[in-house]
Amino acid sequence: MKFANKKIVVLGAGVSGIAVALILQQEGANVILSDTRAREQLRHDVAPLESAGVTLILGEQSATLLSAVDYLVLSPGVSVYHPLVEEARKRGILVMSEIEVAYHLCRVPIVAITGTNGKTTTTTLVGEMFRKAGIHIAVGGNIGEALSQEVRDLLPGSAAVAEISSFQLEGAIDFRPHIAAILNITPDHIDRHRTLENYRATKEKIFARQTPEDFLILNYDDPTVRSMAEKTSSQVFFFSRRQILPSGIFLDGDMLRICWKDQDLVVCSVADMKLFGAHNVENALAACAAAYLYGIGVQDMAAVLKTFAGVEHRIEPVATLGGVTYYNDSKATNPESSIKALEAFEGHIILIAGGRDKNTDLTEFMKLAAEKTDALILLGEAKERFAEAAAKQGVQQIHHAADFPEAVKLAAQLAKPPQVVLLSPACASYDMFNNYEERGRVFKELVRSLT
Ligand code: UMA
Repeated sequence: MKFANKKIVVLGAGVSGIAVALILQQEGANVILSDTRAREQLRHDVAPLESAGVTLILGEQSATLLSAVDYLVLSPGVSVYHPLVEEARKRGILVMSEIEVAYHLCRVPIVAITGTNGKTTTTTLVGEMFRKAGIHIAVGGNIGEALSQEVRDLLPGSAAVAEISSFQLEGAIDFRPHIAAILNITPDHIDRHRTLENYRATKEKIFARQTPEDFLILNYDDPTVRSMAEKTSSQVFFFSRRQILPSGIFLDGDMLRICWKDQDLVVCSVADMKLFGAHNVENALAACAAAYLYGIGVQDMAAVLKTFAGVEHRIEPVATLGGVTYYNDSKATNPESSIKALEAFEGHIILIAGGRDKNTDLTEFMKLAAEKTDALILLGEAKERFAEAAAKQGVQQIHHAADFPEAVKLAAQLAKPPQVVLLSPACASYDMFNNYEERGRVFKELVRSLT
């Protein structure tokens, strides 16, 4: 796909939009960057874009933006149900996501990881394994940096490791990772994709353009993901935490073992891993699969697994005060992710949850909360519905907090060893914060200020 001399509108002036607008302008396109926010509300500096020749149009995103336009590029936060997308398609304008632009600018193989949960940890692990093996890489995508920016200057011999969300896949056209992984699929982002079926179909776009030269890593233990093996023309490499597989990577007792063609290799044992929790064993299996398929040795995989302690905001230990450890799991923006966090502890949890409600089913989450928590502190827009669901499943101690300072103060008053305090909201953060990172940082500051 050629970008030079095209007139391109980019919707959304966040991390992705700003990066891709500048790159496209530098590639010789004539770029308009549009955002509904006023200049003073934009979270990023747009002055360098204007100096580079990008036209900034702020305010209403109406059809006048599309006059004589060739391509419409969507930031991940802009849905394909946006009225301008329909209008663009009617006019024959090619609509694509930022990762599609990244794909066309990238000259090296892409390793792309998607799934409802575990993406960031797995992507980070893969990146670390590649680095350990001495391969020059860039890591980007949903993990925080625009993929287009990260891949642009990669030279042959390097690789791109990308965390890919369903939002980014919506506008994928030719996007073809050499190695793709789908970790799991549970209901999430239904407000955006409208149905679970649409959400699943969007995730499948990660392998839609793959060929028999490419690899697709699938979770054998997730029936929805396992069944995708029938829909791809790429080579399927399964991972399983629950079963010994004839081919793929799996847990054999306590050992992470790879069987593929005539090779039979052991990476390390679960006890050797610094990460804890069953979900992290799955993330480690998927990461080793990607590293193995790229040709990385098991020694390098094991070295990373023995030292890597986890990513920020994912069951991140913050401090131990009076024998009680506080964990920041702000990245848990859906019940499934919070279930993984609850499962990682023996019990005795003082759980802080709530935020912007995604109207997800809470039955399993609250069943486990009844089993594992000694107290549940709820806050944010979701607190009433969460309280109702918790009471229904038999959670005994339910507290309400007006805001984060009150929630942390209450947790500190309640918690006594061997209890732990866990922030795992099972909700989006947008009712109180700009994003989950800010929520996690605020939580950590509040915990540290308890000392
Ligand atoms: N905007 C419009 N019109 C609209 C909607 C939004 O102009 O109709 C504007 C907003 O006013 C705002 C800008 O778009 O100024 C925000 O763009 P964005 O929401 O696409 O956010 P970015 O800053 O570009 O960050 C995006 C991802 N955000 C989302 O998917 C919501 C980041 O993932 C990603 O790290 C970043 O690109 C770099 O690739 C974050 C995320 O929350 C972590 N992802 C979701 C998740 O993990 O659950 C999918």
